[in-house]
Amino acid sequence: MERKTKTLHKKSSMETEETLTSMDTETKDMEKEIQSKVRQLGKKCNPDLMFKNLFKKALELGLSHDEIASLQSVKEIHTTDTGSVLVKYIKNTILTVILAIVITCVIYFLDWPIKSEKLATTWLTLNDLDPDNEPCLVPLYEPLSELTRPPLNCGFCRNISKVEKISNIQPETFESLYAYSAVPVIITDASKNWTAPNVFSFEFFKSLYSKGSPALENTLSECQFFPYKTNFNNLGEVFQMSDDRAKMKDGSEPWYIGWSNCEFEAANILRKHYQKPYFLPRVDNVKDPSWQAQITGTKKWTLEPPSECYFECKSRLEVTVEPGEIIVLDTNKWYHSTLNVGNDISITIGSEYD
Ligand SMILES: O=C(O)CCC(=O)C(=O)O
Repeated sequence: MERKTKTLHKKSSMETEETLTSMDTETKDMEKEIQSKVRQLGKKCNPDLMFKNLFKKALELGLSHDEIASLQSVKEIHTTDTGSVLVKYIKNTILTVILAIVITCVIYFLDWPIKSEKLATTWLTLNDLDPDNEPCLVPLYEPLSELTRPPLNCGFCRNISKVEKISNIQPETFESLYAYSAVPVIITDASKNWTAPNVFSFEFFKSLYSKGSPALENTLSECQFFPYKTNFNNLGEVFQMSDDRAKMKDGSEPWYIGWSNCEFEAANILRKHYQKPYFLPRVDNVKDPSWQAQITGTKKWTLEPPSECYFECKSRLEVTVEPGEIIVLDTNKWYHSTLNVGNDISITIGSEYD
């Protein structure tokens, strides 16, 4: 109450100096009180709330806003706070800018994670693996890969109503019409002189690989094995099946396998019985289109264009490949299924163009 009276009293100009001196002492007392209260309660309560209460109390005791603002402790809080907030703000901004620069450099120079090809190639090379022949690092669920693949240009199937069977075609003509156009075709006279139909059989292939061969155990990445819905894990298991099953005798479980030869010696033996088809152009390595020669048996192929071409292309083509014929097909563009027809075991050999 005393203080209140004196503050009001200040209005008299004669008393100004004395009042200010007295205010100085009071301000210091108040400051001490604030500091000791802050110390006492500091850890127990919310400092914000505590300060508000002290501020309210100071007003009730007669201090004006200006007087409170001129308290040394309030000035310190104010200075420290603004300063630290500003420093923090500058630090965060610098860190954000550095992080943005690092991320941009990583994406720009390594193409990662948008395109991790360089990173994966480096990693595989450092681990002594061949980047071109390694399977995907993460297996891609097929319907997902179908949804995420880029759409195809439907020009390759637009004018096709059937799969033509042709013969006696010059490599230049084959090159301009079929080699890279993805137009499927069957060449009927390309394996005329091959000895493969007389030699290739289940027993022949069984004797082709010696015990412990990587081809039998699938131990090298080049030794690819495709069991097509049959329960074999490798070629070694295939060659252990019973004679009856191997010959597909009535009542035995059907089987359907494919493999990629990975043995130099076996390749030399195989090549004695077939040659590179005469119509193929001279190319070094074309990955997508491939040829498949029907050595024995008969196979029906059903081809469908990709879904984006359903309204522009014929929705389904069917063709039967007879023994001695060769089908040329881009299996990366055409969806395809095959069915062995007739009673003979179907044996085929094929390759990409190289
Ligand atoms: O030879 C077969 O029956 C199927 C071949 C196949 O699906 C392929 O080569 O993509």
